[in-house]
Amino acid sequence: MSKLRTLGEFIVEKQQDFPHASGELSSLLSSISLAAKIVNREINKAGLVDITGATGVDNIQGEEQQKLDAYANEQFKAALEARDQVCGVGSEEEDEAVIFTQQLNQHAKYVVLMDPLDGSSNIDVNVSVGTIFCIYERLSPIGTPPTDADFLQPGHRQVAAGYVVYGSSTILVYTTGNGVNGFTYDPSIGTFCLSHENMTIPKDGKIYSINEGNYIRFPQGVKQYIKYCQESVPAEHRPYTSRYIGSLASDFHRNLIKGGIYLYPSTESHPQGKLRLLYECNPMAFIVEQAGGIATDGNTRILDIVPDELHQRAPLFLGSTNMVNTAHDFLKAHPDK
Ligand code: AHM
Ligand code: MG
Repeated sequence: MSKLRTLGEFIVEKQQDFPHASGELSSLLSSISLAAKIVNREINKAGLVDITGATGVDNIQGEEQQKLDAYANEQFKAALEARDQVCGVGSEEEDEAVIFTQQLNQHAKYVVLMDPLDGSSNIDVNVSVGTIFCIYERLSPIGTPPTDADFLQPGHRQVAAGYVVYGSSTILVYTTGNGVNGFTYDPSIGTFCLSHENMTIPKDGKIYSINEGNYIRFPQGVKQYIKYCQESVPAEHRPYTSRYIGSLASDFHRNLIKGGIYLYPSTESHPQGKLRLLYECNPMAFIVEQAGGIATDGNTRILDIVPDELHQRAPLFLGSTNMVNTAHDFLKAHPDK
C-alpha cells in the first residue's frame, strides 16, 4: 500500500522547491484548505439547515447572490486574514478589493483572488460546486495598504492557483508552478490526502463542454466547431461527448482527468464572455498549462492578458492542447466576431 500523504505534509515537503520560501505560502495554502473544509461541511448540510436559496442581494455583476456564496466568501476571507500572510483579497462577492487593515496583514506579501463558491446555481439541487483561487506576490511596498496594481497583475505572475470541487467527494487541486497535484478529502479524519499526483491533461480528448443553449448567439467559428464535434471529428476520435455541469471547477476537473475542452465564448449578451478573468480564467489557465494543456480567449493566451479591472471578463477556451488548437482553427476560418 502506498504511503498516505496529507496536504499539510505535501505542502511542507514542496516548500523546499522555492528558493526564497519562508513558509508563508505554505501557511497561506493551509488556511485555504481549512476554509474549504468548513465550506464543505456546510454544503453537505444544504437542505437540512437554512443555507440554500438567495440572500436577496445581487453582486456587482448583477447576479443573484446565494446564501452559500456569502457564507463561503466570509469563511475564506476570515481564514486568510487570520494567518497574516495576506494583505488583501479580491472576490467575486465583493465590489472592491478587501484590504486587511491589521498591521501584521499589511506586512504580508501576498494577495489572493477568489471565486469562493463557483457554480452556485447548482447548490439547491445537490450538484457539484467549487472554489477557485490564485495567489500573487504584491507589487506595493510591504507595510503599506495594497493597491489596485497588486490585484491587476497578468496571470503569468501567479505564484499559486487551485480549485476545490465539492462533488461526490471533495477534492482540492493546486499548483505552485511545479506541476499539479490533487488531494481528496477524507471526512473520517478531516484531512485532504494526496490522491492525484502530478496530474497531466491528455493532449486529445472526446469531451466538449459548452452551454449549447446559447448556440444562436455564438460567433460563427464556435458554431462551426460545435458542428465539427458533433458530425465531423475523425473516426478514431468519435464519438465526441457533450458534458456541461455549469460549474467551471467541476467541468474543468473532469476534462483535466479525461481530456476535453471547456468553452465559454463571447455571446451577444456577453461580448467578453461570462467568466471573470482574475479569479476564474487565470487560475484555471495556470493549472491547465502546468498540466500540459492550454487556455486562451480564442486568440490570446489567458495568462498574458493585462487586466484593467477587478471583475473583468474574458472568453475562455480551456483544455486539451489539440482540441483547443482545433477550435482556434475554426475561429480563424470564420473571423466574424
Ligand atoms: P458563478 O461564479 O456566478 O457561479 O458563475 C460562473 C459559472 C461557471 O462556473 C459556469 O461554468 C458558468 O458560470 C455557467 O454559466 P451558464 O449558466 O451561462 O452556462
Ligand atoms: Mg464562478
